[in-house]
Amino acid sequence: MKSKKMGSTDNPKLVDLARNTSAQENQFMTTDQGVKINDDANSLKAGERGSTLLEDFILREKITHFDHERIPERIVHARGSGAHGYFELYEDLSAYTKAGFLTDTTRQTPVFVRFSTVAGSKGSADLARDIRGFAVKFYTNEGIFDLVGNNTPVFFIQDAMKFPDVIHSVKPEPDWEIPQAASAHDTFYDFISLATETLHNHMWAMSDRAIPRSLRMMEGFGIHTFRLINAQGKPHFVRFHWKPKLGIHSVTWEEAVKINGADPDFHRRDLWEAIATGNYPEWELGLQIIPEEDEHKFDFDLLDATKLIPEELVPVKIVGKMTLNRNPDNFFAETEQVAFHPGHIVPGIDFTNDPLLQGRLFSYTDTQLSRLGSPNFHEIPINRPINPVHNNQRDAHMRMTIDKGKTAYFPNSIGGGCPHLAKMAEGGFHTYEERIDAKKVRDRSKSFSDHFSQPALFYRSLKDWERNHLVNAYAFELGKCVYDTIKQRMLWLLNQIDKDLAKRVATKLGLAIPTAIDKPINQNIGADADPKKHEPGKVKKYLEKSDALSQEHIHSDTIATRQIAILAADGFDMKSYKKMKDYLEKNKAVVTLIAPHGGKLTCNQQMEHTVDAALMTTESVLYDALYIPGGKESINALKRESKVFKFINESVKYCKALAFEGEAAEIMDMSAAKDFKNDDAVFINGKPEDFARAIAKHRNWKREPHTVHIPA
Ligand code: HDE
Repeated sequence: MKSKKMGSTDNPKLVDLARNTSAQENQFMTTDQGVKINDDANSLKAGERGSTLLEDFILREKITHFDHERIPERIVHARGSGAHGYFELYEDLSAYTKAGFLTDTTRQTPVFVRFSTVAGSKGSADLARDIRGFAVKFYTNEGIFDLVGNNTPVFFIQDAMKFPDVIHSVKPEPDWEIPQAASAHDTFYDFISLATETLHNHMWAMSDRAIPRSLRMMEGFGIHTFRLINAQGKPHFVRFHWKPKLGIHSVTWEEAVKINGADPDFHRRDLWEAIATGNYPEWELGLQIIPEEDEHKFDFDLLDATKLIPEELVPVKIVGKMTLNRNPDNFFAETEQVAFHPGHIVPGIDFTNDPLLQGRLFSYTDTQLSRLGSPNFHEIPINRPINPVHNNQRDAHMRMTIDKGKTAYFPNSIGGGCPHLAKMAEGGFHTYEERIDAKKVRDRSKSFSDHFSQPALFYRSLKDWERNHLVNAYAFELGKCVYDTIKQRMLWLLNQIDKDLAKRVATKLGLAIPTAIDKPINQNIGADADPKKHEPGKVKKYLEKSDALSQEHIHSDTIATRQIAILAADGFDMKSYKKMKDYLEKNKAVVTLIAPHGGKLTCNQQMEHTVDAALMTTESVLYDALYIPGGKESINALKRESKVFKFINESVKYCKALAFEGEAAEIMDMSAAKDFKNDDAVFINGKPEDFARAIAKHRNWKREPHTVHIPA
């Protein structure tokens, strides 16, 4: 394996993008036609106070361009954040695939990743309760491979035919365009309570997975079963996983709501700053590989995108690592114009008949035509492969390539038969020859009809604190619905999944669980299909629980990039402050000195310290932990600030690590922290390393049941 890490100068995709970058330093301002401009503030007029002249080509050009600056936002996944990086392979996988980036361990393959929320508009807030998109574009030597996944291992629906329905139901309601970036409304629950295949992914959406602490702290999944094909043409089924090196962590819903107000760009900023400061996010690529002959050995169908394959049944083989080490130069040119497509595959990878995947293969090119405006979207710098492109596709809007020669057809003799075809041995793509012997039907396989077993498995597999959050999420979302019939239908369904879950949600809603419902609940079948055939079956318990489904299953002991708030005022104790700050920063945490005022603070050793944030400009929910150094004068000043108590009380309530030094104990006694002196993550005159250990654990969820009385 290459030991040198791919950086900006040797990343072939970044070198390729550099052909189109433009820097302004020391340059004259010109029109788009290259004419130097000498007044960019005043339009051309008939006299100083006269009307503007149509002749003013500088004004016309500037305004015209401005008028057309917007392109349609993505119909789903409109809000996103992108980054460049590279993928490296740990071991040669040629037993399974001939894809170069999965067989050549000396290669580093450039990638561009775009993370996104699904439902909200481009300008919506980052901490919406939502599934996150996790789309990776690999610029391989053999062409582009896009792994267009999500941060949950399953999807809402089984067949592409239902995609417009599920999306229409979650998007703002069409009459009043409310609510923005939120699933907590009637149309969504109306739909999902009638289409029970949604229940599994929905349960993930109600879990903490849907409110991640950071895009860097979530898993990614390709969801569908794909095929790997080796050089001998032998296929294996595969599911793709991304495992974050920083562990999987979330905020609480109450925090999410506050973060959306305090910093709607919380995730975007976090990703950008981590990369800008050299704390490169990393994920390991994992594969669940299934021999073809095992296709039917599971209690669910591998082609069903609403089912995961428990890691206990098929372990995830870790095969490589992705590192994101460069921020984009221009959001629009890169993050907005990037066009992913699950149909972008390379030799060695192939599709399966998953009916959701099959529909996606149509949708993504189609959507780029309206979003990017032309079939030439592959020529946009961020989308073009790093290997050469030659074919007989020609013309259309905004064609950039100047194709030489007389021929644009194949076969030809005038052009010497070029571009010529590649044999399989030369890397020509060859579709896996799957044997098909079937009737053409508009139907769904009965093997897709188990809608309850996996949501039940998911619920059983969560830790207590995760279940509490999930119950609260259901109660919140259903509590926002207006129609009782919808809430009751949902309760009835939850009761099919898990009695405890349904009971707890029903209590919070103040409703009884119905013993029967008056509507058919599985309307996703065709009119002529036999409803009996598609009725969701009862919960099957093929696995008691799967530890991999809990967020606790990937740990990290680092505090790198964790945001630590230090509250202090003039006269703070320099010695303890410095000791803590140095330790945290040595371990790559980000320390923010917060004070009642901006500018400078003078410590008890009469030294000046720059204040990073004045109390009024920031909020505790933006930090992972809180430290208050001693110093009599400082503590007395902090006692007069109500926001200081908001910081402490929220940190206690949201189970964060807190450390108090010297006189800061007095403040602690005036706050909600006073009842938590024996808490594992609360320290009085503690050692920095113990504080750091507690921060690395993310939260002390054991505290949570004891914080209900805190009005934060
Ligand atoms: Fe997408 N999806 N999707 N989707 N999807 C889009 O393509 C679609 C599905 C996913 O950062 C759109 O370029 C259909 C599953 C991500 O640019 C659109 C179906 C999964 C992104 C589209 C699905 C995804 C998209 C909108 C059901 C996880 C953002 C803009 C058959 C495996 C990519 C665009 C980015 C984007 C259609 C289902 C993930 C309209 C029809 C399942 C991460 O083409």
